[in-house]
Amino acid sequence: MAGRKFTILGENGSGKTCYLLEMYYEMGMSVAGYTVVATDPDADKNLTLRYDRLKDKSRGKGRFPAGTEQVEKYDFNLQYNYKTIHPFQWVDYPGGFLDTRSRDISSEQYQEVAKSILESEMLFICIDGANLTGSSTQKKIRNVKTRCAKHINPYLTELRNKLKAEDKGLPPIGMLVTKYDICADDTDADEVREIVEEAFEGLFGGNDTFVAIIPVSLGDTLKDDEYQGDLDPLNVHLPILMGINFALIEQLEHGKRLIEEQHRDIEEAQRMKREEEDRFFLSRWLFGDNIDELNNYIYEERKQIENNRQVANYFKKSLKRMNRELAAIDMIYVKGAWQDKRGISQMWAELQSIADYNF
Ligand SMILES: Nc1nc2c(ncn2[C@@H]2O[C@H](COP(=O)(O)OP(=O)(O)OP(=O)(O)O)[C@@H](O)[C@H]2O)c(=O)[nH]1
Ligand SMILES: [Mg+2]
Repeated sequence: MAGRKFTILGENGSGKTCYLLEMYYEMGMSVAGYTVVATDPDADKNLTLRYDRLKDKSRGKGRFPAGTEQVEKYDFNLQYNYKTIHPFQWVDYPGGFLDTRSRDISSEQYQEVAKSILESEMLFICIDGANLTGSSTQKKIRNVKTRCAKHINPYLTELRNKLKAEDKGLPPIGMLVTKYDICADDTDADEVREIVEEAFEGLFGGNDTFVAIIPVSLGDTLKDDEYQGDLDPLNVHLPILMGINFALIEQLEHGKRLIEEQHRDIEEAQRMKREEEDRFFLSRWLFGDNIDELNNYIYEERKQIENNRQVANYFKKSLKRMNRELAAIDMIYVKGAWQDKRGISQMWAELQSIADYNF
């Protein structure tokens, strides 16, 4: 199973930490039955205090978190109806770590980023909306290329090569157009698409990638009066829900394999038991213990299957509940190809078909 990590990448100041704070707040209130809670009460307190500051309009620019200086990892529990179903780690980097100018493959920083990317169930890449202002598409493409894609593409290429060696494809990728409030008037969905395709060319060439583009923002009027505007988040829950969706699908597939394996083990034990029973007729006192052991084994395995089935059915229910929310994501590439509305719903149906499996 993948490393249960979500890694968020993006240039300095592109809004990664603000996204985390807002996401944690939103998901703390529960969305579609899902809640995210930090496992460590101190981390919960830290995130909540920083969110309170972010909410404090009177501070103006001073409401925002300081630039991240070192890797910050947060252990979260994902809950469905307040029952933990999936622990995961959120990894927040200083944007400067990715800078190709300071790229030193032997450095600890580099190793750390590369490792975390490799272990991620889902990657989030932030494209700063500030790169998408004005009217020139070429200029926007250039901004995204030079400030963002150029630094991230080498990691993606390396990741792809490593995974290919293991016969695996890239994890799903969420491209977050952060601070969408800044560029919403200048850049519509079609243009965003063109810019992303140009800047992250390598991502779309292959046929192994799932990429969803999601505009996010802390609030439409946030920057009014020197950043004294309200928090009124746009789509902040969607990237994390999508990540959860993939995590659940993987868990269910794992559960299916496990239960099938357990059924095979029981069949094998029953076959052995029949053999023992035949022998038992011949010499009762010699083989009786083996039969008891096999009976116990079968009993325990059945209990475990029942347990796993219950968990799987709970996951199934939670996965189905997610569909309505995910329908709001309308910019998706599957296997490198752009999908229209029909393609998207077909894709979710296929991906989620595991939820129809009779566990
Ligand atoms: N208009 C607007 N500004 C935002 C939004 N989110 C973040 N910002 C601004 O972007 C700045 C940087 O945000 P951070 O979240 O600290 O960026 P980061 O990617 O974590 O930066 P590093 O930690 O330095 O890599 C903030 O101080 C805000 O001024 C948003 O949704 N809208
Ligand atoms: Mg940060």
